Amino acid sequence: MRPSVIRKQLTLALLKPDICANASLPPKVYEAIANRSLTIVKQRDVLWTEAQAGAFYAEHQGKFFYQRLCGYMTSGPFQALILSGPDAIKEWRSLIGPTHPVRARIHQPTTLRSLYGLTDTRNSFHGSDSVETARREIEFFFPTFDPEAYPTSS
Ligand code: 3AN
Repeated sequence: MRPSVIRKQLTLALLKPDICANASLPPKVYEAIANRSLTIVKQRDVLWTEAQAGAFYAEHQGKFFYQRLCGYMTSGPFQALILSGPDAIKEWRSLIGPTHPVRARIHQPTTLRSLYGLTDTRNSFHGSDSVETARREIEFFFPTFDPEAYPTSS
């Protein structure tokens, strides 16, 4: 019998500055990632300038929370991860939960934003929302990483 092929997807995850400011939290997040059958393929510490934050969040320019968001994301070091796994984009976004932590606490209390998110802006995590966005965001943080060279099945 032919072994079934598991198709893997790549996504970009951010552990934002408030998570990285508390050394006890990232290991808990890695554990949650492993429990979802997601693998950390690449990881780097990032410290952004205003210009870098502005480039990443260009789509939000002009929105009421834009300055707050860029201020938060330049307030300290954070981590960028490439995650791999079956349906990784959806898996990671369902693990982090809704954008707004209060909503997460009411509707999805076991998600990471429910457990660790502070406010609508300081919501602790990011996850790419589509295959196209994942490709662009992986390239943004890991310009030398070649997704085509990464095995997508096992
Ligand atoms: P998500 O990160 O859940 O995909 P986006 O892409 O709509 O959400 O928003 C990017 C970031 O902008 C959020 N992670 C959050 O930090 C911030 N943000 C979004 N909506 C709000 C809001 N209503 N008030 C404050 N900050 C917000």
